[in-house]
Amino acid sequence: MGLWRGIVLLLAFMIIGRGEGQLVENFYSLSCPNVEYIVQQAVSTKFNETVVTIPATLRLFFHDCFVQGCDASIMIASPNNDAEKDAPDNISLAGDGFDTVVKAKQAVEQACPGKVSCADILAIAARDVVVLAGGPSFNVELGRRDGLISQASLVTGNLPGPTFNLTQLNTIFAKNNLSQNDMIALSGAHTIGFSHCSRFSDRLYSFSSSSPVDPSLNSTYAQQLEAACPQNVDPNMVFDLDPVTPQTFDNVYYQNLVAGMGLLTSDQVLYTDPTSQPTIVDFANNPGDFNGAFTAAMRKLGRVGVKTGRRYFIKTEQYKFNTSDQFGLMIL
Ligand code: HEM
Ligand SMILES: *[C@@H]1O[C@H](CO)[C@@H](O)[C@H](O)[C@H]1NC(C)=O
Ligand SMILES: *[C@@H]1O[C@H](CO)[C@@H](O)[C@H](O)[C@H]1NC(C)=O
Ligand SMILES: *[C@@H]1O[C@H](CO)[C@@H](O)[C@H](O)[C@H]1NC(C)=O
Ligand SMILES: *[C@@H]1O[C@H](CO)[C@@H](O)[C@H](O)[C@H]1NC(C)=O
Ligand SMILES: *[C@@H]1O[C@H](CO)[C@@H](O)[C@H](O)[C@H]1NC(C)=O
Ligand SMILES: CC(=O)N[C@H]1CO[C@H](CO)[C@@H](O)[C@@H]1O
Repeated sequence: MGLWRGIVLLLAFMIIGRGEGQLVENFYSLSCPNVEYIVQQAVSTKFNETVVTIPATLRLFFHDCFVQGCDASIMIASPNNDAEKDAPDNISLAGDGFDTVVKAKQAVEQACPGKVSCADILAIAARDVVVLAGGPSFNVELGRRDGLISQASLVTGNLPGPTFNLTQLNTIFAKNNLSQNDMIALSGAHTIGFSHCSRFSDRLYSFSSSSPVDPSLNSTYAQQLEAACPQNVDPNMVFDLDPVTPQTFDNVYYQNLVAGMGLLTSDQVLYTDPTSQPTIVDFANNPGDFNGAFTAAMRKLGRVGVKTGRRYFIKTEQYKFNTSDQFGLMIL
């Protein structure tokens, strides 16, 4: 039985013909052929409950990939609250993103127990939420193994900050094998979701000694922001990253930047810096250029730091699934 199984797996490996370290689109074609449909249904069900699913899941994927690679280490809960998800930099990663992955994982486990990594489920879900919001679809490469390490301390310095300038953004994306063009396209994710006032209030009240308001802000927009985010506002208050079409995945984010309506410093700098301005103008005017660059960059983001290996090396049995937890998070 064991030998027969080994031969089947060896054959499967040869048929698929993928080398160690490579992600492939058809990774689960034999072990869980319906995985993408199952995840899509779970994500869609969750989206029908709350639209927050969309930005929450997309951001979760980004934060997972930038800290130790796309390995679902962000999903791991620690009894001591010192896992990746507990780092101050996780800034409000919305619980609905975690819940989306947990629900999808549960549905996949029903159909194909122990076959599919959480890292792959998160990658599929991130594509699905973009499509649900009206964005472009793309094929997701699969075959990631889940990480076994998740530490809050490993987050420090690995995520971009909202006050980053172009050089700083390029540096941190380059560390993840992503170009300036990829970085600009991925920033287009800020066409959905929101930010807490604290992440940009320096632009309204304490920009510089000569000008409390950031001069790159559209003045009408600055007034709207001041009204929504007065000084000492409730720390839970938020503002849409794309106030024009906040729930649609489109290129309006770039049109906003041209109009001085980027919410974060790291958004607006993409237009104010002459090095990146031409790309912003292009994406603002040509949705096809943005869609092409975004889907290519998402596939590249999905390769960051991945741990791969033959399918029977996926060590899902090393995780316990804690469904009584608030988010049903995995624990080691
Ligand atoms: C370029 C550097 C980036 C910086 C500095 C940045 C920073 C931020 C900040 C500060 C927030 C607001 C968080 C809050 O207050 O709750 C945010 C939200 C968000 N970010 Fe980014 N981000 C960047 C790139 C990305 C990328 C590459 C993606 C995904 C591909 C992404 C997806 C999102 C989404 C979807 C939200 C909304 C979250 C929600 O509504 O729950 N961001 N980002
Ligand atoms: C979500 O809602 C839409 C519109 O009501 C419906 O067509 C779709 O089947 C629902 N999706 C799921 C997975 O229940
Ligand atoms: C970007 O920020 C870094 C760190 O604060 C600084 O050293 C650098 O001069 C800045 N670059 C530009 C172009 O403003
Ligand atoms: C400021 O934003 C408004 C739309 O809210 C736009 O009509 C106007 O052109 C913008 N101003 C500048 C200087 O871009
Ligand atoms: C970047 O690409 C190189 C060459 O393919 C690879 O060795 C390295 O691990 C990649 N880095 C990340 C963070 O994915
Ligand atoms: C599961 O989560 C609950 C709630 O957070 C916690 O009380 C319980 O100890 C966890 N179970 C395991 C096996 O860690
Ligand atoms: C979802 C999540 O884990 N959020 C945590 C992010 O970090 C802050 C502070 O470090 C925690 O209070 C949150 O619970």
